[in-house]
Amino acid sequence: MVQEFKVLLKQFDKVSIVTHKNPDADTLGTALGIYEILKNEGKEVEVCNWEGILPNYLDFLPHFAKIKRQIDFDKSLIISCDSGSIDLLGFDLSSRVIVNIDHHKSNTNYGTLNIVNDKCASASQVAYEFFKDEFTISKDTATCFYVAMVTDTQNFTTLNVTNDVLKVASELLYLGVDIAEVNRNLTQRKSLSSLRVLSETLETLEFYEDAQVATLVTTQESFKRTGATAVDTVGIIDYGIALATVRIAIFIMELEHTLKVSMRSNSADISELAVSFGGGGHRLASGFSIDKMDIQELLNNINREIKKRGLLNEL
Ligand SMILES: [Mn+2]
Repeated sequence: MVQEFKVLLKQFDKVSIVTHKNPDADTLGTALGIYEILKNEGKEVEVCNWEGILPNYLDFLPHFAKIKRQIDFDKSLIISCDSGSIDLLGFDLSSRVIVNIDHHKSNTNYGTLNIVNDKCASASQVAYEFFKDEFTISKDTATCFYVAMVTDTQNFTTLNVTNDVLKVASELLYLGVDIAEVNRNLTQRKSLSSLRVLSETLETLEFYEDAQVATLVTTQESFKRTGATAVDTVGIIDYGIALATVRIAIFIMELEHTLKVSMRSNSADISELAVSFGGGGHRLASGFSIDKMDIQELLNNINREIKKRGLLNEL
Protein backbone atom coordinates (compact mmCIF):
# COMPACT_ATOMS: atom_id res chain seq x y z
CA MET A 1 0.00 0.00 0.00
CA VAL A 2 2.81 2.41 0.84
CA GLN A 3 4.19 1.88 -2.69
CA GLU A 4 0.79 2.79 -4.16
CA PHE A 5 0.85 5.91 -2.01
CA LYS A 6 4.32 6.83 -3.24
CA VAL A 7 3.17 6.51 -6.85
CA LEU A 8 0.20 8.79 -6.11
CA LEU A 9 2.36 11.28 -4.24
CA LYS A 10 4.75 11.56 -7.20
CA GLN A 11 1.88 12.85 -9.36
CA PHE A 12 1.28 15.87 -7.11
CA ASP A 13 3.43 18.83 -6.03
CA LYS A 14 0.79 19.95 -3.58
CA VAL A 15 -1.05 18.14 -0.82
CA SER A 16 -4.14 19.30 1.08
CA ILE A 17 -4.61 17.48 4.37
CA VAL A 18 -8.22 17.71 5.53
CA THR A 19 -9.64 17.10 9.00
CA HIS A 20 -13.18 16.38 10.14
CA LYS A 21 -15.84 18.77 11.40
CA ASN A 22 -15.96 19.31 15.15
CA PRO A 23 -12.21 18.58 15.13
CA ASP A 24 -10.57 16.61 17.92
CA ALA A 25 -6.97 15.84 18.78
CA ASP A 26 -6.87 12.73 16.60
CA THR A 27 -7.92 14.37 13.35
CA LEU A 28 -5.72 17.45 13.94
CA GLY A 29 -2.74 15.60 15.41
CA THR A 30 -2.71 13.07 12.58
CA ALA A 31 -2.96 15.86 9.98
CA LEU A 32 -0.23 18.02 11.54
CA GLY A 33 2.06 15.01 11.89
CA ILE A 34 1.61 14.10 8.22
CA TYR A 35 2.07 17.79 7.31
CA GLU A 36 5.65 17.65 8.50
CA ILE A 37 6.39 14.28 6.90
CA LEU A 38 5.33 15.57 3.49
CA LYS A 39 7.02 18.98 3.91
CA ASN A 40 10.23 17.02 4.40
CA GLU A 41 9.48 15.24 1.12
CA GLY A 42 9.59 18.64 -0.58
CA LYS A 43 5.84 18.98 -1.08
CA GLU A 44 3.75 22.11 -0.70
CA VAL A 45 1.33 21.18 2.06
CA GLU A 46 -1.73 22.77 3.67
CA VAL A 47 -3.86 21.56 6.59
CA CYS A 48 -7.53 22.45 6.36
CA ASN A 49 -10.56 22.31 8.61
CA TRP A 50 -14.02 23.40 7.57
CA GLU A 51 -15.07 24.51 11.06
CA GLY A 52 -14.81 28.14 12.21
CA ILE A 53 -13.51 27.40 15.68
CA LEU A 54 -10.59 25.10 16.51
CA PRO A 55 -10.05 23.56 19.96
CA ASN A 56 -7.69 26.01 21.66
CA TYR A 57 -6.37 23.45 24.09
CA LEU A 58 -4.49 21.85 21.20
CA ASP A 59 -2.65 25.02 20.22
CA PHE A 60 0.61 23.58 21.54
CA LEU A 61 0.70 21.06 18.70
CA PRO A 62 3.52 21.87 16.25
CA HIS A 63 2.20 23.88 13.23
CA PHE A 64 -1.24 24.34 14.84
CA ALA A 65 -1.38 28.00 13.71
CA LYS A 66 -1.11 26.91 10.06
CA ILE A 67 -4.54 25.21 10.01
CA LYS A 68 -6.78 26.99 7.50
CA ARG A 69 -10.54 27.12 7.02
CA GLN A 70 -10.46 26.58 3.27
CA ILE A 71 -8.66 24.45 0.73
CA ASP A 72 -6.52 26.83 -1.33
CA PHE A 73 -4.77 24.34 -3.64
CA ASP A 74 -6.96 23.23 -6.53
CA LYS A 75 -4.81 20.51 -8.07
CA SER A 76 -3.64 18.85 -4.92
CA LEU A 77 -3.69 15.37 -3.49
CA ILE A 78 -6.25 15.20 -0.68
CA ILE A 79 -5.38 13.30 2.49
CA SER A 80 -8.25 12.92 4.97
CA CYS A 81 -7.58 12.06 8.61
CA ASP A 82 -9.83 10.27 11.12
CA SER A 83 -13.01 10.78 9.09
CA GLY A 84 -15.35 7.81 8.68
CA SER A 85 -17.32 9.43 5.88
CA ILE A 86 -16.66 12.10 3.28
CA ASP A 87 -19.56 14.26 4.58
CA LEU A 88 -17.79 14.75 7.91
CA LEU A 89 -15.05 16.69 6.11
CA GLY A 90 -17.42 19.48 5.04
CA PHE A 91 -15.53 20.33 1.85
CA ASP A 92 -16.65 19.56 -1.71
CA LEU A 93 -14.12 16.91 -2.73
CA SER A 94 -15.86 15.52 -5.80
CA SER A 95 -13.39 14.68 -8.59
CA ARG A 96 -10.42 14.84 -6.19
CA VAL A 97 -7.92 12.07 -5.54
CA ILE A 98 -8.31 11.19 -1.87
CA VAL A 99 -6.11 9.19 0.48
CA ASN A 100 -8.33 8.17 3.38
CA ILE A 101 -6.45 7.52 6.65
CA ASP A 102 -8.72 6.33 9.42
CA HIS A 103 -9.53 3.79 12.15
CA HIS A 104 -13.36 3.91 12.28
CA LYS A 105 -15.10 0.60 11.79
CA SER A 106 -17.88 2.48 10.01
CA ASN A 107 -15.49 3.99 7.41
CA THR A 108 -17.17 4.04 4.00
CA ASN A 109 -13.89 3.67 2.06
CA TYR A 110 -14.58 6.86 0.11
CA GLY A 111 -10.92 7.32 -0.86
CA THR A 112 -8.98 6.51 -4.00
CA LEU A 113 -6.60 4.85 -1.57
CA ASN A 114 -8.07 3.66 1.73
CA ILE A 115 -5.63 3.22 4.59
CA VAL A 116 -8.17 2.15 7.19
CA ASN A 117 -7.49 -0.13 10.14
CA ASP A 118 -10.13 -0.46 12.83
CA LYS A 119 -7.71 -2.37 15.07
CA CYS A 120 -5.88 0.89 15.65
CA ALA A 121 -6.80 3.06 18.64
CA SER A 122 -6.30 6.31 16.74
CA ALA A 123 -5.96 7.54 13.17
CA SER A 124 -2.49 8.68 14.18
CA GLN A 125 -1.56 5.06 14.91
CA VAL A 126 -2.71 4.12 11.41
CA ALA A 127 -0.61 6.97 10.01
CA TYR A 128 2.45 6.09 12.08
CA GLU A 129 2.40 2.42 11.11
CA PHE A 130 1.88 3.41 7.49
CA PHE A 131 4.65 6.01 7.23
CA LYS A 132 7.29 4.76 9.67
CA ASP A 133 9.28 2.45 7.40
CA GLU A 134 9.51 4.57 4.26
CA PHE A 135 9.41 8.14 5.59
CA THR A 136 11.18 10.15 8.28
CA ILE A 137 9.23 10.61 11.51
CA SER A 138 10.55 13.74 13.25
CA LYS A 139 10.12 14.64 16.91
CA ASP A 140 7.33 17.08 15.99
CA THR A 141 5.47 14.46 13.98
CA ALA A 142 5.86 11.97 16.82
CA THR A 143 4.48 14.55 19.26
CA CYS A 144 1.41 15.18 17.09
CA PHE A 145 0.78 11.45 16.65
CA TYR A 146 1.31 10.78 20.37
CA VAL A 147 -1.11 13.51 21.51
CA ALA A 148 -3.72 12.13 19.10
CA MET A 149 -3.22 8.67 20.55
CA VAL A 150 -3.34 9.71 24.23
CA THR A 151 -6.50 11.70 23.65
CA ASP A 152 -8.39 9.16 21.54
CA THR A 153 -7.69 6.43 24.09
CA GLN A 154 -8.57 8.70 27.06
CA ASN A 155 -5.06 8.30 28.45
CA PHE A 156 -4.78 4.66 27.35
CA THR A 157 -7.89 3.57 29.24
CA THR A 158 -10.21 2.54 26.38
CA LEU A 159 -10.82 -1.13 25.54
CA ASN A 160 -9.00 -0.88 22.21
CA VAL A 161 -5.66 -0.31 23.95
CA THR A 162 -3.57 -3.34 23.05
CA ASN A 163 0.07 -4.36 23.14
CA ASP A 164 0.47 -2.78 19.73
CA VAL A 165 -0.95 0.55 20.88
CA LEU A 166 1.49 0.77 23.77
CA LYS A 167 4.33 -0.37 21.52
CA VAL A 168 3.59 2.46 19.10
CA ALA A 169 3.36 4.93 22.01
CA SER A 170 6.73 3.70 23.22
CA GLU A 171 8.26 4.11 19.75
CA LEU A 172 6.90 7.66 19.59
CA LEU A 173 8.53 8.45 22.93
CA TYR A 174 11.74 6.99 21.61
CA LEU A 175 11.49 9.46 18.70
CA GLY A 176 11.73 12.31 21.21
CA VAL A 177 8.25 13.17 22.48
CA ASP A 178 8.54 15.25 25.66
CA ILE A 179 5.92 13.40 27.69
CA ALA A 180 6.03 15.79 30.68
CA GLU A 181 5.42 18.74 28.38
CA VAL A 182 2.55 16.95 26.60
CA ASN A 183 0.95 16.00 29.92
CA ARG A 184 1.25 19.52 31.26
CA ASN A 185 -0.35 20.92 28.11
CA LEU A 186 -3.21 18.44 28.19
CA THR A 187 -4.02 18.60 31.91
CA GLN A 188 -2.95 21.96 33.34
CA ARG A 189 -4.23 24.57 30.93
CA LYS A 190 -7.98 24.44 31.54
CA SER A 191 -10.00 27.64 31.30
CA LEU A 192 -12.09 28.88 34.21
CA SER A 193 -15.16 28.80 31.99
CA SER A 194 -14.62 25.08 31.35
CA LEU A 195 -14.72 24.38 35.12
CA ARG A 196 -17.83 26.54 35.52
CA VAL A 197 -19.66 24.81 32.67
CA LEU A 198 -18.63 21.43 34.12
CA SER A 199 -20.13 22.42 37.48
CA GLU A 200 -23.41 23.56 35.90
CA THR A 201 -23.62 20.47 33.70
CA LEU A 202 -23.07 18.06 36.62
CA GLU A 203 -26.11 19.68 38.28
CA THR A 204 -28.24 18.29 35.42
CA LEU A 205 -27.28 14.66 36.11
CA GLU A 206 -30.28 12.33 35.83
CA PHE A 207 -30.61 8.54 35.92
CA TYR A 208 -32.81 6.12 34.01
CA GLU A 209 -33.34 2.34 34.03
CA ASP A 210 -32.18 1.63 37.59
CA ALA A 211 -29.30 4.07 37.19
CA GLN A 212 -27.84 2.12 34.27
CA VAL A 213 -28.24 5.19 32.07
CA ALA A 214 -26.91 8.60 33.12
CA THR A 215 -27.67 11.82 31.29
CA LEU A 216 -25.98 15.22 31.34
CA VAL A 217 -27.06 18.36 29.52
CA THR A 218 -25.31 21.64 28.73
CA THR A 219 -27.85 24.27 27.75
CA GLN A 220 -27.41 27.46 25.76
CA GLU A 221 -28.10 29.47 28.93
CA SER A 222 -25.30 27.61 30.67
CA PHE A 223 -22.90 28.47 27.85
CA LYS A 224 -23.94 32.12 28.09
CA ARG A 225 -23.67 32.27 31.89
CA THR A 226 -20.24 30.63 32.04
CA GLY A 227 -18.70 32.04 28.88
CA ALA A 228 -17.82 28.49 27.83
CA THR A 229 -17.91 27.20 24.26
CA ALA A 230 -18.47 23.73 22.85
CA VAL A 231 -14.80 22.73 23.19
CA ASP A 232 -14.98 23.40 26.95
CA THR A 233 -17.34 20.43 27.29
CA VAL A 234 -14.76 17.90 26.07
CA GLY A 235 -14.55 15.11 28.65
CA ILE A 236 -17.72 15.99 30.58
CA ILE A 237 -19.41 12.78 29.45
CA ASP A 238 -16.70 10.76 31.21
CA TYR A 239 -18.18 11.81 34.56
CA GLY A 240 -21.41 10.06 33.56
CA ILE A 241 -19.80 6.78 32.59
CA ALA A 242 -17.51 6.89 35.66
CA LEU A 243 -20.39 6.01 38.00
CA ALA A 244 -20.45 2.41 39.25
CA THR A 245 -23.97 1.49 38.13
CA VAL A 246 -23.93 3.27 34.80
CA ARG A 247 -23.66 1.26 31.55
CA ILE A 248 -24.46 4.02 29.10
CA ALA A 249 -23.89 7.77 29.50
CA ILE A 250 -25.55 10.37 27.32
CA PHE A 251 -24.39 13.96 27.03
CA ILE A 252 -26.51 16.51 25.20
CA MET A 253 -25.08 19.86 24.21
CA GLU A 254 -27.59 22.48 23.15
CA LEU A 255 -26.21 24.50 20.25
CA GLU A 256 -27.96 27.37 18.51
CA HIS A 257 -29.98 25.28 16.04
CA THR A 258 -29.09 21.70 16.89
CA LEU A 259 -28.61 19.29 19.74
CA LYS A 260 -25.30 17.46 19.71
CA VAL A 261 -25.52 14.10 21.44
CA SER A 262 -22.48 12.13 22.64
CA MET A 263 -22.83 8.64 24.05
CA ARG A 264 -20.46 6.33 25.94
CA SER A 265 -20.89 2.73 26.92
CA ASN A 266 -18.75 0.43 29.04
CA SER A 267 -19.93 -2.79 27.43
CA ALA A 268 -22.88 -2.69 25.01
CA ASP A 269 -22.20 -1.80 21.37
CA ILE A 270 -23.78 1.65 20.90
CA SER A 271 -22.53 2.39 17.38
CA GLU A 272 -25.82 1.21 15.83
CA LEU A 273 -27.79 3.16 18.44
CA ALA A 274 -26.18 6.34 17.09
CA VAL A 275 -26.77 5.22 13.49
CA SER A 276 -30.49 4.87 14.25
CA PHE A 277 -30.51 8.62 15.03
CA GLY A 278 -28.52 9.52 11.92
CA GLY A 279 -25.04 9.50 13.50
CA GLY A 280 -22.25 6.98 13.92
CA GLY A 281 -19.06 6.16 15.76
CA HIS A 282 -17.33 3.37 17.59
CA ARG A 283 -18.61 0.44 19.66
CA LEU A 284 -18.24 2.23 23.00
CA ALA A 285 -18.32 5.87 21.91
CA SER A 286 -20.78 7.27 19.41
CA GLY A 287 -22.94 10.28 18.74
CA PHE A 288 -25.25 12.23 16.49
CA SER A 289 -26.65 15.70 15.84
CA ILE A 290 -30.33 16.49 15.52
CA ASP A 291 -32.41 19.61 14.83
CA LYS A 292 -33.38 21.36 18.02
CA MET A 293 -36.29 19.70 19.83
CA ASP A 294 -37.49 19.26 23.40
CA ILE A 295 -34.48 17.80 25.27
CA GLN A 296 -36.56 15.64 27.62
CA GLU A 297 -38.43 14.19 24.65
CA LEU A 298 -35.13 13.37 22.94
CA LEU A 299 -33.81 11.68 26.11
CA ASN A 300 -37.01 9.63 26.29
CA ASN A 301 -36.59 8.61 22.64
CA ILE A 302 -32.99 7.53 23.20
CA ASN A 303 -33.90 5.57 26.33
CA ARG A 304 -36.74 3.85 24.49
CA GLU A 305 -34.30 2.88 21.70
CA ILE A 306 -31.76 1.59 24.26
CA LYS A 307 -34.43 -0.67 25.76
CA LYS A 308 -35.74 -1.78 22.38
CA ARG A 309 -32.23 -2.84 21.37
CA GLY A 310 -31.64 -4.66 24.67
CA LEU A 311 -28.46 -2.73 25.40
CA LEU A 312 -28.77 -2.91 29.19
CA ASN A 313 -28.11 -5.80 31.53
CA GLU A 314 -31.26 -7.49 32.81
CA LEU A 315 -31.49 -6.98 36.55
MN1 LIG B 1 -9.94 8.95 16.07
